Amino acid sequence: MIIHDRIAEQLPEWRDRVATLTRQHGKFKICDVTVEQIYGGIRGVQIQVTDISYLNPLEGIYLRGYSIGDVLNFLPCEQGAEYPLCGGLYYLLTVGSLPTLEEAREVEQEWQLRSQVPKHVFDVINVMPPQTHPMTLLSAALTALQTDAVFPQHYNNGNGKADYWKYFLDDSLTLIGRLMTVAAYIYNWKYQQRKYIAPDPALDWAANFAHMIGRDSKDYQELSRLFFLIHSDHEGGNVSAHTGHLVCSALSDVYLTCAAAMNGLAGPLHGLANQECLRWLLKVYDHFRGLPSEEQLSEYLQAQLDAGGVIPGYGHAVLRTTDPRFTVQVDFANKYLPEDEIFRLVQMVYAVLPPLLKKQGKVKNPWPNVDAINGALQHHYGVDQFDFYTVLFGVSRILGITAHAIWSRALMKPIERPKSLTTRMLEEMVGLPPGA
Ligand code: CMX
Repeated sequence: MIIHDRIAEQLPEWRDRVATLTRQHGKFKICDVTVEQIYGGIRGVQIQVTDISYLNPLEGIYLRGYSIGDVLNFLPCEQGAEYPLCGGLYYLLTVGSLPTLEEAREVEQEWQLRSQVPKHVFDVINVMPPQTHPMTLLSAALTALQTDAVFPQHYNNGNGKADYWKYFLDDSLTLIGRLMTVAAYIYNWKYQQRKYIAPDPALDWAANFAHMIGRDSKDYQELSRLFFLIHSDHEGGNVSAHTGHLVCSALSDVYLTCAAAMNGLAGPLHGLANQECLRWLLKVYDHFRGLPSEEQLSEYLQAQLDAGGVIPGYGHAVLRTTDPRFTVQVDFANKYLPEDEIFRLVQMVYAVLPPLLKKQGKVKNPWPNVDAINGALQHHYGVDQFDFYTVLFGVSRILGITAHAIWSRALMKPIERPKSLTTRMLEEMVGLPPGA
């Protein structure tokens, strides 16, 4: 398989680079850690290395050195499509360079060959109560898919760790090949009376999701490609990527790694936030029984901030600018749904809210993040079940999580084991008496 060969070609050089850094510069100090950082979610502490992506606070995410705009411009598209193939993105994330159209298609074909989901995975979903959150179903389905993992067999056979990455790649391709059917099954099971639509082998991975949930318009296929491309990775320190990395370091295979990462993504401060954004936008729209004037919106938002409210879709732990993933979705909406009133409300909030947040002076980033518009686009195409949005996010993020996992094994990273201290130890270090 093409990804396998391309990684294998690069590995001697990569392993050499890491060996040189650790052998010759192993004691070089990167940063100090403060008490504030320990209690503040280890924010900003530089404790990881990944070459899959890097988040520049002032410019947004770079995937293998390419900005979101470059990713959309330079990755190959199928004839007649506006947005690139996700197979091409996966080649970029895993191999590190831009693929040709043929190479992108080869990845897509590989996913398709592996796409048959074992029956017991559907059975696991079927026995859950109907009110189960879709992220719980996704997590359970990923764990159920693990029965087909090849890595544990190779590990038990005593195969050398220099080759583990090959089995992680193999498992990743199978997992991703099956992921769309699982995600669509969850959607149909929850919201469309359990109907089943088989994948269409003529469609690419992203467009197939659109097809399997009964949205066959070209426009929604384009939105699916765009959505799954731009949410795929956001460097290594966010909760889902960090969780995935930690679990994978114990040599848990990619299924277990991705299930753990999805459990992190399901938290309301991380991926689940996107379901809140549309809920909030619709609440504002209902409040005004339509679009408000800018003055009305400004007063409404100010009152919400004065009452200590948090406006969904604004702020970010690392970014200090408008998220470029927000901007490219605005571009999509301007082309495909310019008159949609919820999209117009998104634009009004973007015009009105940042100055208010700046004036309030609390939030470090007064600009919109990716979630400020995601839901509005899905809503336009009738995918208005808020609690499903994190599954969409998760499907895309698994492209990044598995790429990290493959390279962690390729570079033979060890099990993670940071050290914890006690409160008393910290008090002693800073010269405080016990319980001062
Ligand atoms: N509206 C109002 N106040 C906000 C705010 C917002 N959107 N975002 C942050 N603040 C407030 C915080 O509540 C905090 O107030 P206190 O000091 O009273 O506790 C203050 O501003 C400082 O927060 P911060 O350091 O700027 O933000 P954090 O790094 O702590 O949190 C985030 C980042 C995203 C959790 C936060 O901005 C937030 O809750 N935003 C809304 C939810 C959201 O859009 N989440 C999506 C995140 C996207 C992603 O994970 O990729």
